[in-house]
This record gives sequence, C-alpha cells and structure tokens, in this order.
Amino acid sequence: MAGLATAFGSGAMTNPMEDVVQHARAMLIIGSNTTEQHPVFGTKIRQAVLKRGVKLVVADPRRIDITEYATLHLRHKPGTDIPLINGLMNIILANGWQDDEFIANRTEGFDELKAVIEEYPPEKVAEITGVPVEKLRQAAEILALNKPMAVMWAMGITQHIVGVRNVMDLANLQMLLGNLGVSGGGVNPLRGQNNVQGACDMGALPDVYPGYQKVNTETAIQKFEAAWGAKMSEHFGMTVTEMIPEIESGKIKALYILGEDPVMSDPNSSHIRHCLEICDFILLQEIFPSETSRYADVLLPGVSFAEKTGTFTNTERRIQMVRQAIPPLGEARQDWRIISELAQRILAFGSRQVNANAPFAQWNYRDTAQIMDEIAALTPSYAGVSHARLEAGEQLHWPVKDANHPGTPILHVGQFTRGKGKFTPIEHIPPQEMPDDDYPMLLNTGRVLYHWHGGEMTRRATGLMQVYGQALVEINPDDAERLGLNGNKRVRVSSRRGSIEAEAWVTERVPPGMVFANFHFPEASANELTIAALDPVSKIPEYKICAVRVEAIRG
Ligand SMILES: Nc1nc2c(c(=O)[nH]1)N[C@H]1C(S)=C(S)[C@@H](COP(=O)(O)OP(=O)(O)OC[C@H]3O[C@@H](n4cnc5c(=O)[nH]c(N)nc54)[C@H](O)[C@@H]3O)O[C@H]1N2
Ligand SMILES: Nc1nc2c(c(=O)[nH]1)N[C@H]1C(S)=C(S)[C@@H](COP(=O)(O)OP(=O)(O)OC[C@H]3O[C@@H](n4cnc5c(=O)[nH]c(N)nc54)[C@H](O)[C@@H]3O)O[C@H]1N2
Ligand SMILES: [Mo]
Repeated sequence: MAGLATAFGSGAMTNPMEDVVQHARAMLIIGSNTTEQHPVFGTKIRQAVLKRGVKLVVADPRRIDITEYATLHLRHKPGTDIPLINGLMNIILANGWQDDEFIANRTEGFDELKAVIEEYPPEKVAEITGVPVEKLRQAAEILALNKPMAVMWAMGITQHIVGVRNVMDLANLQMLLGNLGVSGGGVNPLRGQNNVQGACDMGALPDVYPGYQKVNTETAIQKFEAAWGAKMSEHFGMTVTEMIPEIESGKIKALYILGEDPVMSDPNSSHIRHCLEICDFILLQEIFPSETSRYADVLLPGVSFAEKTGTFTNTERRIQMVRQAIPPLGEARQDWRIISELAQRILAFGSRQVNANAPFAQWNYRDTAQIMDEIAALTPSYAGVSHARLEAGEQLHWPVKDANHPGTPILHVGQFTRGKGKFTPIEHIPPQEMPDDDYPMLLNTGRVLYHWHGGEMTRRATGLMQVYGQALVEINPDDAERLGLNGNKRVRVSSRRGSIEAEAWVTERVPPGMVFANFHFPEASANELTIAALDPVSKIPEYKICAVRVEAIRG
C-alpha cells in the first residue's frame, strides 16, 4: 500500500475491472491467484480470454488454475520478479517496442532506467529466474505488441522485502509501454479485503489522515486541529507489524485490536504470542472468540457485515452501500458506536485538551450517514460522497470532487498526480532467508479458495469444512518421492521459528524445492514458520519466502 502511495498517490487499481476485461488486448497477471482469491474478477478474465481472445501472460511460481487460460505461463523462481520485469523491459527496448511518444511527453528519468535495464540481458535473467530465454522473448512480444495491456498483481508481488520495489518496477513497465491513463491498461493491485481500500482511504495507516493527507504537513495539521478541536501530532505512527514487536521494548504498553487476528495472521506466531502475553493491556473488538481472544483483557462484541449499515470501498475505488440485514446478535453492538463511546469516555476523563466547539469534536454521531458527511467535509477525494447519492444508485469511484462530480473510474488520464510519471530504476535484491543445508526447501504461503485468513469465520461454516477441512501442504511429486513420502500422508515442516505437522498434497502445482502452506488452521498455520522480515517502506512481511526442512512422518 505505502509502496504505491510513493509511486502514484495511493494504492488502488487505476482501471475498473469492467474496463480491463472489456478493453485490454493483453494482460499480465503476476503474483495473483486470481480465480481463487478474486473469483469474480477471475471469472471475468476467463471470459475475456475465451470470448475476446485476450492474450494472457501469467507470471507465478505455482501452476495456479488461471494458468490453464494463459497464452504463456512464466514459472519464475519466487522472489525474482525484479530481474523478470527488468528482463522483459530489456527485450522491449532492444526491439524498439517502447512507446516513445508517451515516454517523451508524460515521463521523466528514462535514461536512468535504461542504464539499469541494460544490465538485465535475457541470458542473465534466464539464469536468475529459471525462465528460458525463448519464453522471456515470447512474453515481451505479447505484452508489448498487444495494446492496451493491463497489469494485475496481488500478494505474490507485495509480500517481499522488495514489495515496494516490485510494484515500482511494474509501474516502470507500464510507463515504458504507454499503458497508463488509457482504457484497458493500467497498474492494478487487487486489494484483498472487502474494505481494505476504504480503511486506507480513511487514514488507517500510520502516516496519513483520510484521503492520504500527510500528517506532517502544515495544511493538514491546521485543517484537522480546526475540525477536531485538539492538538494533532506531526509524527508518523507505527504499522501493525512494527507495533507488536515493540511490546518487548516497552514502547507499546496497550493494544486496541479490532477486526484483526494477529496470532493467526502475523509472521512468526510464537513470537507474536510471547509479545501479546507480556503486553500490559489488550482490548479486542471481535465477532468471534478468535485465537487472539485468549490474550485479551477485555473483549467487546462488535457486529459482522450482515448486522451493519455503511460503505465498503472496493479494489477499483468504488464506494458501495452495505445495508443491515439482521439485528445484532446477542450483546453485540455497532463497531462505530463502540469506538465513539470509548472516545466520549476518554474525553470525559479530561486528560486531553479539546475545544468542544470545533465542528467535529463531539463523537455523538446519529448514524453512519452523518459519519460520511464528516468524511466528505474533510477528505477531498470523498468530497462529493453521501449516503443519499449512493442510495439513489450512483456508481461513485473516488476522487469524487463535489456533490455534482460524477467520480473518476480511470486514474491518470492526461496527467499523473505528481505531473510527470517518474521512472525509478530498480535493482534485484534476493530474499532475506534462502534455503541452505539446514533448511533446504523454500516455503511459500497464501490462501485457498475455501477459507479466509485465520479461518475464524470460514472454519465455522460446516459446508466449507466438508470441502476443505484441514490444512494441506502442497509438495511436488519429485520431492515427495525423495523424502520417502510414498504411503505416508503427513509431513513435518520446520523453520528456524517453529514447526507444523499437516497432510501433504502431492501436486505439480508447486515446483520442486518449494512447498506451499496456508494460514487458515491454528493447528498447522504457516505463520508458525514465516519470517518477520519487513519491506523497509511498506513494512509488509516477507510472507512469501523463507527456508524450511520437510520430513515425512507416519500417519
Ligand atoms: N478465498 C479467499 N479469498 C481471498 C482471501 C482469503 O483469505 N480467501 N484473502 C483476501 C486478501 S486480504 C488478499 S490480500 C488477497 C490475496 O490474493 P492473492 O495475492 O492472489 O493470494 P495469495 O494466496 O497470497 O497468492 C499469491 C500468488 O502469488 C504467487 N507467488 C508467490 N510468490 C511469488 C513471487 O515471488 N512472485 C510472483 N510473481 N508470484 C508469487 C502464489 O503462487 C499465488 O498464486 O486475497 C483476498 N481473497
Ligand atoms: N503466512 C501468511 N500470512 C498472511 C498472509 C499471507 O499471504 N501469508 N496475508 C496477510 C494479509 S494480505 C492479510 S489481509 C492478513 C489478514 O489477517 P487478519 O485481518 O488478521 O484476518 P481476518 O481473518 O480477515 O480478520 C480478523 C478478524 O476480524 C473479525 N471480523 C470480521 N468482521 C468483523 C467486523 O465487522 N467487526 C469486527 N470487530 N471484527 C470482524 C474476524 O472474526 C477475524 O477474526 O493476513 C496476513 N497474513
Ligand atoms: Mo490482504
């Protein structure tokens, strides 16, 4: 997220899904298991391939389902996306396939980019990535000669210590080919959670107010001090991946966790459990007693999506109404009401100087429509959004500049937010922890279609448990044979941080030397093994790569 913020002002799809599937002539899906993790978009992409003959290149170490629809599958080694993308750009430049007009009029820094790209000739790239030269050439040709071409990615690109650099390099590729600001093109990160886009838009990040207004700028400080009637800090906060480890140093003494299950979803679970154990105070606002709830001092029951009214902002920046379908169950209360009542009690405590006459100092909201009015008043990209417009059926993609503005389905038409698009030369950096003699295999982690993250919700659904009832570790048939797995079904996977035992799924989906595990089941979660190595800018953990040892066990 922060990565794209650096390059483009915010991390959202530049083009709507419908625009991509109707107008792209070629697509690059890189690091996204689209049919399993974004099934609606995945279905539309499959249809675009079948009905419109869109050329599809998939770059993914695993043979995921969408590869069956691909014109070409580049099965590169995990963690080698930068050499792969640089190598494609090298071939594009060598053949003069770049968009000279776009480069001249809309970008800067081309010469610096070119200098680095020259260091990634196809032969060298083939060696680093494991993709044969001929396939690299075919891919470059498909992607360059079928315009417009849209790039889509997800966690296979971002969950690395080079996550931000990977994203910037994909932006380089799209600027080189002139595929930005056009229908059917764009840089399109597929946001994961239903409302992660909305949460980021609302400032649920350490360095920005709503609408990506930086907390350390004088204009933002003045604006929010006037609106909220309190002194605002100009310092950046911490990301969640930084906060929990800082419990050990004493820098963090209390946590208010809502809608998050760090025991299941953060890397290196045993260290997370230790930190939560020694934390002075933990307040958890949940809809279920999650794995994290054991560490909570106070548990506040919130409500699920079916019990609330408000908006979700989806991956294509579209703001959508969600309406309450059932009354809250048991003692559960609206999440926003819990938050505002907590705020009111803290205010009543009087330890913080607040000007009660400021327009939005009271925390006494009537309903979520009124909260949206405050958002509109303080957030330029949401300035024209209201529940009334959404209820009337308007399709609003931000920025929505005022009450009459129709919204902005495609970003960067004619101009980038920062004026010219800047090429940033990107060099390859290998992953933090690579296989060695003690831990000779590579662990890759992610999700399956049938479960959601820590599984707190999906493991409670009987039908889903019938289809996928336990953690499976994907392992290549060659490795299975070498480990003597034949006959035995279970494996022990160990890393420097922990170990899990699970059933093996012997499959060509993973290449030799690599296993794939998910984090949906507490008894065998991949995060017992993962490493808490962070991207220096976005602070996202390198969930996609660490070194492990795999053994066959009886049973
Ligand atoms: N059913 C289901 N759907 C979900 C979710 C869920 O839990 N369950 N979660 C949602 C959320 S929050 C998110 S963020 C998204 C995530 O959506 P995805 O990112 O599509 O999901 P992942 O399982 O993390 O898979 C990432 C893909 O990257 C590939 N990959 C791994 N390492 C590399 C690498 O080094 N380079 C490249 N190019 N590819 C690599 C993997 O093989 C895999 O195909 O899914 C969302 N959708
Ligand atoms: N190894 C590995 N780890 C990963 C990843 C990976 O690819 N590999 N992916 C990472 C990614 S991209 C993500 S997004 C995270 C997700 O990690 P989390 O955000 O921790 O996981 P979720 O299961 O989506 O949600 C957490 C909790 O929210 C609760 N909840 C649901 N709806 C509501 C609500 O309306 N109100 C309240 N108060 N609570 C609610 C659920 O019961 C659940 O327990 O995991 C990350 N962890
Ligand atoms: Mo995510």
